Amino acid sequence: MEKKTSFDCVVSTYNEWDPLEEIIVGTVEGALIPPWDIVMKAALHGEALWDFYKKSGGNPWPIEMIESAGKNLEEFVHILEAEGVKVRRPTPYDFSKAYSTTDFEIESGCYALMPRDVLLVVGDLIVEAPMAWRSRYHENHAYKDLCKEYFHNGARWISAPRPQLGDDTYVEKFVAPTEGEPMRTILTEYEPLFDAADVIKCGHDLFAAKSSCCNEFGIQWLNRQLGPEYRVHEVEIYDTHPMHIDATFYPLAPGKLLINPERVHQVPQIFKKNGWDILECPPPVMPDSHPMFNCSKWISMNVVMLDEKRVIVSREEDTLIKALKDWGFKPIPCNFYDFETIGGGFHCASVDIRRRGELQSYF
Ligand code: DAV
Repeated sequence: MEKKTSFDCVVSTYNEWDPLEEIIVGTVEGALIPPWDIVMKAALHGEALWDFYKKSGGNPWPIEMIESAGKNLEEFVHILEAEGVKVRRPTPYDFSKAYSTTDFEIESGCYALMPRDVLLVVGDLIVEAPMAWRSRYHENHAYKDLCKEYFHNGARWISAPRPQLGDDTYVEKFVAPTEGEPMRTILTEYEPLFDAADVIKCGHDLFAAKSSCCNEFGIQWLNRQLGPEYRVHEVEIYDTHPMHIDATFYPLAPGKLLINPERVHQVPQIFKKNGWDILECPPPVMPDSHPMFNCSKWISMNVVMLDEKRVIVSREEDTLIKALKDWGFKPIPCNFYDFETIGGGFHCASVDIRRRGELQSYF
């Protein structure tokens, strides 16, 4: 069989580290505070946030917060462009409309802040993820123009089965575990669910972890859909409020796996057997006083690789920056704390479309 390479198609990405050529970066334009949604109590570390979302969800974020988050995002875009990466942006979309299906209703959508959650790109295939938040059901619409264009330029483009997100999808009266209790998640196995950020790529092998937006059925669906060239491995993690794999378990380069030491208690055998270096992310330095409405401080791990060495990392995270240098990387600091306040890290805020390289095995 002929080897698959990035020269075949404008959409082509097999891992997290081949030289980056094109990327979609989200936008703060039109971003709303997510409306309260049943899954949030399983996803958000800290019950204090529930009341905030119950009260303010569906409204725009305060303008100062949007402006400072937007400044961070433009700095990120600037770095990417200065390094020769083509940056694409979503189409402005009105998330403020209420909507309903036959199974649920919700007062609004959310935002196009985090394309990583919405589109999973594997080789030349774009998969619209079956997202578990009712409030994110139509978020893919902000990326339709880009997907159509990529399709016309040769990409394959599918949507996972659209989930129903009715009562059967969620565990009734779910209560998240407290630290130390066995892990459990809010999703039943009623239908396949995952966000694209629940999956991370490493050539022929992909890794996924169950979370508040990813169930076993979702992982199975993806594994079968991708076919015999790929294997989707489930990674055991420990997190009381799991959401996505990319602040937990992140193959940064061939032979280098970054892990969140609080959440990964057992590194999968396949890495150890093949002599990968296991890099324990140092604790984040973000002060407790820094407001975080969506994710935890471990978002420090949520870097973007420009290639096997150069890595974009949150400017204040100097302990991580030093560790990355010691591990042989070349960190490029970018201010990002204000984007992290309402969204996530660099990886969340983007989705790679094209990296120059070929499909191969790293094990
Ligand atoms: O706080 O670990 C990160 C979400 C990244 N997409 C967290 C959630």
